[in-house]
Amino acid sequence: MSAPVIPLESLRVSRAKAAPSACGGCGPSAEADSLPPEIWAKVKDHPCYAEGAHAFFARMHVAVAPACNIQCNYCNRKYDCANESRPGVVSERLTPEAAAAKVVAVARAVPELAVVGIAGPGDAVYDWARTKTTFALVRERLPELTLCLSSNGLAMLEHVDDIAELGIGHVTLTINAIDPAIGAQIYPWIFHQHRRWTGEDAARILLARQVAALEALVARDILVKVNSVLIPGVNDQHLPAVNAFVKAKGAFLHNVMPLISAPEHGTAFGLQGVRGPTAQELAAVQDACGGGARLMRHCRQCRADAIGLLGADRPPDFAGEPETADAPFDHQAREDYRCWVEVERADREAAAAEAALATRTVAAPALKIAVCTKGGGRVNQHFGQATELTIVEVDQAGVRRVGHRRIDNHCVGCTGTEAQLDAAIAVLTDVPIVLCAKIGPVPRRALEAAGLIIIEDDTAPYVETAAAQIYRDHLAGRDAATG
Ligand code: CLF
Ligand code: SF4
Repeated sequence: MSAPVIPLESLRVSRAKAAPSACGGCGPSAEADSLPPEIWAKVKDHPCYAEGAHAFFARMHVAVAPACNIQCNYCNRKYDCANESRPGVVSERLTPEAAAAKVVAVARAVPELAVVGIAGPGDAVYDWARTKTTFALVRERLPELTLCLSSNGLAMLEHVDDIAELGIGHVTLTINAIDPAIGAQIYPWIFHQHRRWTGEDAARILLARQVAALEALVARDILVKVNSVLIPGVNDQHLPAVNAFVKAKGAFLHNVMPLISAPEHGTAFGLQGVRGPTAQELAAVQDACGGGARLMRHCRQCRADAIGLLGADRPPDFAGEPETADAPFDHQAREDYRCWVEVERADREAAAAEAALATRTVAAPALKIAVCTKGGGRVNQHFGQATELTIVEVDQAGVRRVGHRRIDNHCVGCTGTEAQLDAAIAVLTDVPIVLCAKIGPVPRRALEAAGLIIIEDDTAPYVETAAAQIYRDHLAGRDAATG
């Protein structure tokens, strides 16, 4: 374990239950304050475009467009589009009509549903007829839902007017390189104007088309998120330049996502032994991108048929034909949920504002905390039930969410296996504290033996509140220790 940034012993001295009082300057209101009101209105309920929204609002993907016009070295066509989705996953393929019926069925059961996206399995824009029909049907049935589209961008330019007319306000383009020599290492070929292109010619054409699409979308006030797959040894050093470039072209958000690579995925990179980055390497590249386009750090690399809150998918609940597709739709539950979210957000913002003042007076180095949360922006999950940990950083500037780390769900009587716990410990080498609602004795012992500090809080405080309280406790403990 690397050296912690603060004397950890001081935290053991003063840990108290987190009181509902503290949060830094990076809570939900800080995110809203950083954007013009008209842009905040477009993103505040989008779980990917607003970090604060992902605790409250769900997205749903429908897999309707399986064809693709390029080859990425991290993709195996048997599976979903790895530009937006987790590799090695096969999603349920739907017709546009079945997809729209499923959206209605999900919206009926999931009041959190705010966004419908098409993100693979192939390129959603290359197969434009199916994508367009699907979005038109969804728009007709549930006009309040936000429509979202993800693409490699090669065939996008011809469809930007359609995209604007359909009211698709959020588009993701995957841009992995702005240097054709690097692009050629990622894309063995593209299919464009009825022929196959390879090498740097292919990368050059792809980039030119992506940039033209990006500019055309921005000109129509469509918010563009750029995804970049971080491929160690290929584009890791290059991504800060990509970040600055896409910002200059008007991208709203940049999502640097880790390559997920394994030989069993059957991808070129997987078979060549190109590995994915560690959590720490990903964080370092994201940090190096500071100053350019806004960074998304909460991406979960969803399935192409994902349903639910980010990190809490529910596709098995909705597999197969929806039984209630033609039943009357009750909008009240969805409206009630949004009212509840407004109250909850206001409450969280009030706590954040109150705590920001207190945090600013703490003269201690930055502190990273791994938090177990299952939504709502609260510490409300047992360690043994967590499949991922939210990483926050606290300093005098407040509480910031800086990423998440996947861990295995090892809750079998809160025992866990040694290998699973080792994997969890490995992703926390730069994070000294775990904050959870509860933890079993076996994982507690293992994590503590690795030097981690475990803090339990079963009062479901806001993440920011609890994190800021721990930071303040650190100061109190340090002062007590030094007399
Ligand atoms: Fe889907 Fe993508 Fe729209 Fe979100 S996902 S099409 S922008 S609604 Fe989000 Fe999932 Fe990451 Fe994509 S967490 S993989 S960024
Ligand atoms: Fe695969 Fe998506 Fe790349 Fe097409 S664009 S090759 S589906 S990762």
